[in-house]
Amino acid sequence: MHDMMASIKKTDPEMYKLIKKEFGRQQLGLEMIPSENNVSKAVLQAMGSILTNKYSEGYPRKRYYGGNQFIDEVETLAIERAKKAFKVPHANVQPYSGSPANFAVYIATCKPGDVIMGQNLTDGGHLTHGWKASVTGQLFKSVPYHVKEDGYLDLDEIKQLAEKHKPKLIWVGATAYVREFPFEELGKIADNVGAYLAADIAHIAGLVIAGVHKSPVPYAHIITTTTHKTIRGPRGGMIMVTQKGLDKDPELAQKIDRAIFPGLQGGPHDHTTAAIAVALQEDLQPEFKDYCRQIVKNSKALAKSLMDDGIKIVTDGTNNHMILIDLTSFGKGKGVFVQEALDLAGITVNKNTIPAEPSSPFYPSGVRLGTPSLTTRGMKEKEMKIIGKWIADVIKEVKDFNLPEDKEERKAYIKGFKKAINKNENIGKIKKEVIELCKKFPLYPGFDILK
Ligand code: DSN
Repeated sequence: MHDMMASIKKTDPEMYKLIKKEFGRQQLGLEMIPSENNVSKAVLQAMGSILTNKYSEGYPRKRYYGGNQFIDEVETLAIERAKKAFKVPHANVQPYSGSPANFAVYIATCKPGDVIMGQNLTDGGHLTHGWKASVTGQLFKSVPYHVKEDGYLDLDEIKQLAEKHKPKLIWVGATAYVREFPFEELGKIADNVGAYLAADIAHIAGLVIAGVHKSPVPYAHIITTTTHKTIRGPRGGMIMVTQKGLDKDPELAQKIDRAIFPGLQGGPHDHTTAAIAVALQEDLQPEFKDYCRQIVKNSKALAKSLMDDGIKIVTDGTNNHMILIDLTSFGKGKGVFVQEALDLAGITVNKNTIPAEPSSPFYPSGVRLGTPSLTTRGMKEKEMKIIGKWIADVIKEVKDFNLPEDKEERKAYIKGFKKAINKNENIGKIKKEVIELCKKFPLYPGFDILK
């Protein structure tokens, strides 16, 4: 790694400078986007390895090109570790990321025009679960389901919609849901109408491996995940087929494999496959259980700190790595102001819609944040209490900025807002405190990748 950065520094100083700047941002800021994390040195090294030089269309021992004897072993190792981590009979580790993994599930189980169901995007669902702007909402007849006003999934509605529309495929999983997924109940609903149940556990996959979140394996036919969130691996994806899936369709594993290659993708990214295997090996260690338990403890401590300071949290708490702040007590569409102000303070979050969103996905009324990255850095409840107070203070600093009703006026208003907060002394003071805290929790202790 040291040599690799030394080479970039010499041959491409322009790129070296940019990587250095991003490293500084990551090192001196609090990364609180719940889908982000910091990989280990071992994962970084596997990703930066010579495995990127190889083409290997196909699957182990069934490749189109020669020279794949070691790549076969790399991919087999990743598959075996995935099967062991999730306790499933089949795993495909080739999806380039979560979206192609999900698309492969449609290819394997549906025909264009078939009815599918998924959690509505503005209720915390994912684009690829049938949102209208995604090809999955255009090629298939998407019937979205919702969360209730209290933020919990509306199981009665899901049951009614499934009985009425008889979907071929039902998704369970989300990008903004702070409670345990009712996999068992969704499994029954899918079984009653003969649908496939696909659990997209991208956010919680690490928690599932660690036993900190219930596993969907007994209830779902197919499981998809990204590998870069709580799994703490490289950017990539995986698809697993459960025994329940094989019982429903003994060909399901082959259908999934064929959907990925040759259906959707060409050669797998072997350096990524190796890094996934390295991450899964880390996830199978006892320390990973402690890490995941701490993620949830931190998330609960952070939620408490925010609520103690009068900040409203969707469902009044959390059971996982994520918190959804509801800003509507200050007005609607305030997420953008809070995201920008926190960014200035060195705290990275994302604006997000909330249940019964009164504004829009572009100008939502909430903020989503999480603890996987901070927990990787070694922060605990004590730090969460302090960070919760900083976030609450920043929210209060910007609470009086109001999104103009007139859409034309919004851009100019936000520009003026950014200018104004740049001069805000309280936010400037918090930024300094954030930097001091971050210095105590280095991203890669004793390993300065930029030296
Ligand atoms: N972009 C991911 C997230 O942040 O949750 C989902 O694809």
